[in-house]
Amino acid sequence: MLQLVGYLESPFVRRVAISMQFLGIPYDHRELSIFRDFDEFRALNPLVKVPTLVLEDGQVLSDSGLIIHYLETQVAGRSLMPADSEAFLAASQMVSYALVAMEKVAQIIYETGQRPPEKQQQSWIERLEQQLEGAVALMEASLLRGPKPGKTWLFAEEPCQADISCAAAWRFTQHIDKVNISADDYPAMAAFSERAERLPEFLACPLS
Ligand SMILES: N[C@@H](CCC(=O)N[C@@H](CS)C(=O)NCC(=O)O)C(=O)O
Repeated sequence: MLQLVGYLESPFVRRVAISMQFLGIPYDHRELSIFRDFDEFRALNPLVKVPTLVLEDGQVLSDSGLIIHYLETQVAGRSLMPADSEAFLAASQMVSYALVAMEKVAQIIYETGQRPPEKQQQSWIERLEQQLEGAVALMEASLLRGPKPGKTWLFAEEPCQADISCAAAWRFTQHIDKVNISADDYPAMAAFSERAERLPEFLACPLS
């Protein structure tokens, strides 16, 4: 059985877990912390990165994008990205906004959580916050333009990777109290997230 390592508090882990639900790929979930379980994690994967996927033969693979690509091409035989070229590009752009939002929240957590207050650099934190706001604003603007005509989700009748990653990124911003991203400022994103979080594939991967 494939093993997905990392807490669902990591949006990168969560987007892989939700993708596995949509792809119908069974897996064991192992909750190891990159901080609290550093030595145990290092023995498993010297990169100490989540998500880590452990294959049935014990090989390991890191990085959510590479893991999803591996699962789609080598396990499920189908992709969660739209096939149509124009939709593929638009979905890829949405995923890139979501990944940057996830990354910037994580960097804010590290900057404010790992450094003592006197060593924290306010200008750096402000830069991270601006990048985060840029990513969330781009997702909001895309959502306000609406899904493709006749589509229930962003690009199809079923959620694709863009839907999964945007919803996972938004949920992460709302989970972390060190970032100030308000649902009042991004109503389309908040409503979209609420709808996504009610899907069984999302409910199977609760944040905490
Ligand atoms: N590009 C990576 C980012 C994953 C990532 O940065 N995960 C964080 C936790 S949310 C992590 O492993 N942090 C530990 C570190 O960077 O040392 C992906 O998509 O998987």
